[in-house]
Amino acid sequence: MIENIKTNSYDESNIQVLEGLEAVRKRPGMYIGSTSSRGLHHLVYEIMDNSIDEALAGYCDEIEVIINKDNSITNIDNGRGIPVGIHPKMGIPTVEVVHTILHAGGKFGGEGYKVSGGLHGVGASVVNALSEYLEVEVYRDGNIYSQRFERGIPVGSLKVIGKTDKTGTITTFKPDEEIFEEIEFEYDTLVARFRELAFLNKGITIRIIDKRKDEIVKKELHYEGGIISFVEYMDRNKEPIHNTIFIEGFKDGSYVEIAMQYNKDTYVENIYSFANNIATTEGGTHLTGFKTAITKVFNDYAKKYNIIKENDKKLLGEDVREGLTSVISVKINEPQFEGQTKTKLGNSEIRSLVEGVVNEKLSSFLEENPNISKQILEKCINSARAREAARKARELTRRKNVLESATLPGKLADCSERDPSLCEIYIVEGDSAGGSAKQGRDRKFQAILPLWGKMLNVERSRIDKVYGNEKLLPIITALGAGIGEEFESEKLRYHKIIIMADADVDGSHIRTLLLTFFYRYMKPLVEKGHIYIAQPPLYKLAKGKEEYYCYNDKELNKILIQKEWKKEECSIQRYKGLGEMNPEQLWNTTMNPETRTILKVELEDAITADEIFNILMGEKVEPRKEFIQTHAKNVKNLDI
Ligand code: 0RA
Repeated sequence: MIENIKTNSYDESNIQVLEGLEAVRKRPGMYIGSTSSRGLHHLVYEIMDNSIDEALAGYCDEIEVIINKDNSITNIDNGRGIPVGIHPKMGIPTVEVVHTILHAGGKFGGEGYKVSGGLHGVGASVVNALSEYLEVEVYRDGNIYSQRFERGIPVGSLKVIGKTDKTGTITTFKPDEEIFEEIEFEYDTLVARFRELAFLNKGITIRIIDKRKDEIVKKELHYEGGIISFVEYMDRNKEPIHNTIFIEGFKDGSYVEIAMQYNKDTYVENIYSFANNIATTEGGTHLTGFKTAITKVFNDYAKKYNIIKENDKKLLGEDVREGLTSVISVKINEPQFEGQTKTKLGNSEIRSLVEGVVNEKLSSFLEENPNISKQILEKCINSARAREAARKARELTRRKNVLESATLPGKLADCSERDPSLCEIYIVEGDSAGGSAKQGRDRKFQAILPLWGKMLNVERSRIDKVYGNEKLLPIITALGAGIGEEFESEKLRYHKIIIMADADVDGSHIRTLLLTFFYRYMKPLVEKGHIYIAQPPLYKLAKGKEEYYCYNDKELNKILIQKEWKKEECSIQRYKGLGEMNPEQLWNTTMNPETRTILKVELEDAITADEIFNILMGEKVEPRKEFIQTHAKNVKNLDI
């Protein structure tokens, strides 16, 4: 290792390099979040970020990402090329500094306008440290330069390997299997992020090419409309009230742009905020500024034109956000990311910038488009009325509970443990399965709630209907944390909420309906990973006294091969439903924490989740059919 370093011209900084690389390899989670699939995909975003920065600086308009056969990634851009001159401080080429010194990213290029920065802002050196190999080619000054690294350490110095009249940077890296739990890239995950980047940076072209299978898969993402296209893409299965409104403003080197559209047929709000291309899922000053401004603008307009009368109550924030799809994107010089997951924008000056711009431009829009304004306000006022109806429904529920002196639903078989972090609740479709689960459970920490009655499609209903639904109300009361704006995680009575339904079409339907309900009305449950799906076995395989439960066909075949059993000589029982298992079997296969498998529902990407629920539950039938057809094969993947 040391010998390789010696071939380079620096010596005192090599210690810094080795120490830096070692720190990254020792605690990769600190630099890229995790070594799971999520961390793996971050490597691509980190490398690509440098190309995006180059595009934002106005020097690059095409980025191509190739997934190679060996699961290495090649990132190509047509920017200026990473500088290759000797770095004044380090005494080695800047391109080598960028790849070996921690946090060297954008600071080494001179006056470059660095607005991007990846989720963790760590750049090429971290990717390099976590790669089995990384090769960089720079097209610049008429030459093609090349350098290779292995696990972060240069193997040989930067060399000229040819002539060119082009400029740009090509980086190929292979994630290190010693570091990552798996190195299989997911095409769909990459496409979702690239699409987002293409929306957020209008005019750039991002191509993805998957070369892993015999048939090459390609996609090109380019949106002239930028975030307007983004909003229209998200609303493509809805009925808009008006053309997307676009607002933008600059101040002191900061830029904000907002696209917003109201639609007729949904009641949920879909507002996505970004700072320097990073999704700010925890919100922040830009989002607060936006929300404050739209509430004020709509109230002012309604008052001015007597749409709400002097004595009427004001429209609340939730009223003016009902049925709204919006993207807020800010690009600023020194973003401060705060919050638990560092996805909350903290820069205080951004709040007043956004608020001011929206106040001014949205009020002008309303003045200039009275017909649209009228329709939007009608929707807001309806929402205020529904909110009032919901409040009454809620009070009615509370009062009823007091009268019946039973706060918990009658069918709930509660557990005896009182510490929510140790408690689980199984939400079970069907009375017979519910009965088995009640008998089979460990009553100390497992509660059972059987479901009955007619389910509501929450995607197309308002909150007052949810309170009135016989199927959902017991869930709300059993969980004890409320719903919607009033949801309070601290009051949650069980930290594991496990949906248990049959492995057939009806079971899948109820699972989707419940997931939609949790996602729309108790989102923190999904975000914090409290929701699980039980995995009952599909088969019982037995020969003589030996028996095995198998959760899918693959497992069944694996055991048959392992045991060298022939299908004819054993008994294979296929479970059609949970009801076919006796309480003991249900405990052993599906409920015993030591032997069961449960799938955690993860919110990988809120926009994709939103899309999926809207398609599954929405009113337009065609896209739903299409979705079910294309996804029927991978029903096991429950990441939403
Ligand atoms: C700083 C300065 C210059 C280029 C870059 C950074 C740059 C970095 C990367 C990383 C991937 N692709 C990139 N493209 C460009 C250029 C400075 C100059 O030419 O004067």
